[in-house]
Amino acid sequence: MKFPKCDETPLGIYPIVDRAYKLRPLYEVGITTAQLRTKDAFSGEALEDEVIEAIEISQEFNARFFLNDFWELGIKHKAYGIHLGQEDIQEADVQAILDAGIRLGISSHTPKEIDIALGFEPSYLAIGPIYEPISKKLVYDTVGTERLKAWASKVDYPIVAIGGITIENIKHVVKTNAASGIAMISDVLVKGEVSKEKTVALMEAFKK
Ligand code: 3NM
Repeated sequence: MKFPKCDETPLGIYPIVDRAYKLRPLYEVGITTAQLRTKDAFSGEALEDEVIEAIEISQEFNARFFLNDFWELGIKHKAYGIHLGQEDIQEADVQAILDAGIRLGISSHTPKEIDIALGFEPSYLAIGPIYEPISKKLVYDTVGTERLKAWASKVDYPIVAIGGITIENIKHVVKTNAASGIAMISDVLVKGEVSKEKTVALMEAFKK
């Protein structure tokens, strides 16, 4: 299928937030890639408004904004990219996303899921959970850094590492040199709100 690339600079620290307003403070400290993952918090017009707000803020900062799940809204409002899980990818009209010229990131947790994801020739491949996820229960075993390295070495696509990554353990993930992006939900937050300080610390750790 061949989805568009995400440009040459690494995806970097890649926060995933549940509300559009949380994107602004992230971009203000220099985040260049982010995702909105609202799950069941909104529907109908409220969901669409949230998506529009997220895309507008992201355009203001020229950021690479991925919308989780809601691929039809992503196409309608011209998101930079869509992120889909293994089940969603089977149900979505992937050809419509490709035809819209929108990027596609796909989650994977096992070598088999990596093969399935690569069949779509995505813009990036997410691999997780590297460590025990903090904000989501998963049925999958943790990947760990050794397997991340091994799996990524066989893949010629940008890799996004996700799952349980924090300021304490990020250096081990960075050291693998396997990840173009390191995604997280929890560790850019303090009491549910974006912490610029924590985000900057993660960005510094990514550079090392
Ligand atoms: N996807 P935290 S792990 C949304 O492995 C998500 O596919 C994962 O949250 C995967 O940074 C995960 O709080 C949760 O651990 C990431």
